[in-house]
Amino acid sequence: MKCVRCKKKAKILLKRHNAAFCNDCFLYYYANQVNRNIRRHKMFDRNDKILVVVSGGKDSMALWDVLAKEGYNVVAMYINLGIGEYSNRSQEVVERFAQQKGLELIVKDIKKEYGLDIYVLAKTLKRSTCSVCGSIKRYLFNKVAYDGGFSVVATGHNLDDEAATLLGNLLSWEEGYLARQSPVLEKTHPKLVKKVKPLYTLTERENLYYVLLNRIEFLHEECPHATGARSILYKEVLNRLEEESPGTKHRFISGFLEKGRKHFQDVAEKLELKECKTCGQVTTTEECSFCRFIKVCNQQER
Ligand code: Q46
Ligand code: ZN
Repeated sequence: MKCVRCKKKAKILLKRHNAAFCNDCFLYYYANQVNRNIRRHKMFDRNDKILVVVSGGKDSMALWDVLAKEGYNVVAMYINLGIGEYSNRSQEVVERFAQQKGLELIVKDIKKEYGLDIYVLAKTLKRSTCSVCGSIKRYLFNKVAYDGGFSVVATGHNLDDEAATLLGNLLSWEEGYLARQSPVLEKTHPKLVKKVKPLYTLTERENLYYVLLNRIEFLHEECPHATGARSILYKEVLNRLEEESPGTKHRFISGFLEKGRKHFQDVAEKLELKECKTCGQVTTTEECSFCRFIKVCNQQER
């Protein structure tokens, strides 16, 4: 097996591209893919101030590293969600990386800073831990970016994540989510910051190669609440399809973006956006869920 680019011995086979690469050429291919996604979807350029959301996992660590190396103006943000030792270990990983590479990192701790506890909230509001956690993360992504003057928020969602989310949303015909599934969510309100996913065409396996080849430390364990999540089953099903027919995940996502997504746009446009009466952030209700969460936790403490 020879590298398609330099003809030396190949180390990595990418079946869906029908291509094999040596280590150096794989890194060249990887950075190329990221830059191509950024340009193709006009995500940002070198004048933008980019907030990269990092969790300590391989995908977000790869994104942080590749954007910094490619010369983009990035600052990373880590949110400590109070998920026991998992949160503490992941915080250590991102802090070590920032220090080693001399990169800027913002750390937000929801317990220390806002008195929030996702377990208390999930129990009191009878919601799943992941749904509470997701609301908190989305709020802070936007708030920290808006307050800090960032023009864009970048997350490490990969091709496997995007294909699994799309499958889940299609199976239950979640029109609102389908309307919003895209590598770029443009600013639709002066207080909303643009959101982008530069790794949406790269697989989990490709991100893993990237961090291993660059010797980037990452947290191998998943969040304890990820186990048993529906998305894992969808990923397994998609992996099986990909094995039989390489390129399935990519065709699924790109086909949806080209041909499917436009049919759901009127659902997205109907959403009325307001400003939260307490914090001023954008919401669809009188008071945003984050402010309501703070009240719930304060009451529980009394
Ligand atoms: S939503 Fe759920 Fe994740 Fe939050 S509680 Fe863990 S698994 S971190 S992407
Ligand atoms: Zn609010």
